[in-house]
Amino acid sequence: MRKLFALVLTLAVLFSAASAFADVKIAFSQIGQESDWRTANTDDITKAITSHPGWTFIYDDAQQKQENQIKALRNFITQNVDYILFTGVVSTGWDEVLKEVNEAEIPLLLIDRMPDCADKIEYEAAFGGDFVEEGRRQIAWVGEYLKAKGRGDEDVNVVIMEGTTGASAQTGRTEGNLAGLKAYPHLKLIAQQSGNFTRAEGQAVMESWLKSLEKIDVLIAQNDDMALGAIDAIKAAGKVPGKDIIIVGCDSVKAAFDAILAGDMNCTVECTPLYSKFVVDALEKLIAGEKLGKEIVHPAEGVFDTEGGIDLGTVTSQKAADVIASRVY
Ligand code: GZL
Repeated sequence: MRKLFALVLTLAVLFSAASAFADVKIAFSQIGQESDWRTANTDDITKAITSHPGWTFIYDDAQQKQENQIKALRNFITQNVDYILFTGVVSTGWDEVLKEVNEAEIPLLLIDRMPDCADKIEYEAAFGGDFVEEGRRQIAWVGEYLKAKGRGDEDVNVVIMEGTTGASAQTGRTEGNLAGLKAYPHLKLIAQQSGNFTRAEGQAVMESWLKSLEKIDVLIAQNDDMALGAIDAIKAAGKVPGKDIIIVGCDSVKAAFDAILAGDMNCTVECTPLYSKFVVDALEKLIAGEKLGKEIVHPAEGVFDTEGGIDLGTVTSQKAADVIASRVY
């Protein structure tokens, strides 16, 4: 009997000790799987959190639907998670639900795309790309490339394929695209349309442009997946991508490097999806009771093209063939 009592007591003590160190529940409301960038972003964060001792990961894929993200955030509140990671598919329509997160006193980390209501809600830190500079770089690369080829005074027709309408990555890159065009008067913008950051919609938009527009000389695609879809459409129309139409993407995913090496694409502007270092560092600090610096924007990174050596002021392009072996995503 004494042995049984001792066993029960031991188990009770062990249980209470374990519950005192119960896992930290970290929830992530992710947009979807619309692009290689998004997949790399999800994989990087998921791997880092699920392999961290003492952390439990709760993940929701919203399939690019705002209503699904709102539902997910409310579920996280019901589950009384300890921390929430959030990137919104668009920038508007989050005020109410993010205020509910604040009222539930669940610390919020904003990653990738910023909600417009950021200045009206509480959040611990924000981490995302310099989308305006990325957009400027796309245009500057075209302007400098044409100059280097002796075509700087030639009027060329430019089309801009935008990301998901209303996403901060789209609004930022469009702002940068339009600002960039001011420095290159021979680049004539003849069309702007959203391809929603997906390859399929990028192909469809390019198909319609090839039918409706007189002549396209340059495609600025606000992510590589749309550029790859456009390449499919250009080939199907019997034209030569990378030659008949200069193609500049954004993200610098592996498939873009492959397209550049194949001669189908000319340039990609990097925007890293590898957020795990920031996320783990921020969560560890918060769990330890430290405060974080609010805005942590990761600076625009590299620019990669066929030949390298194009000077964009803040960066000089690198030859894709020289770096492809070292690429992580
Ligand atoms: C950028 C990110 C964008 C990528 C796209 O930080 O929000 O969303 O450029 C992705 O590929 O779909």
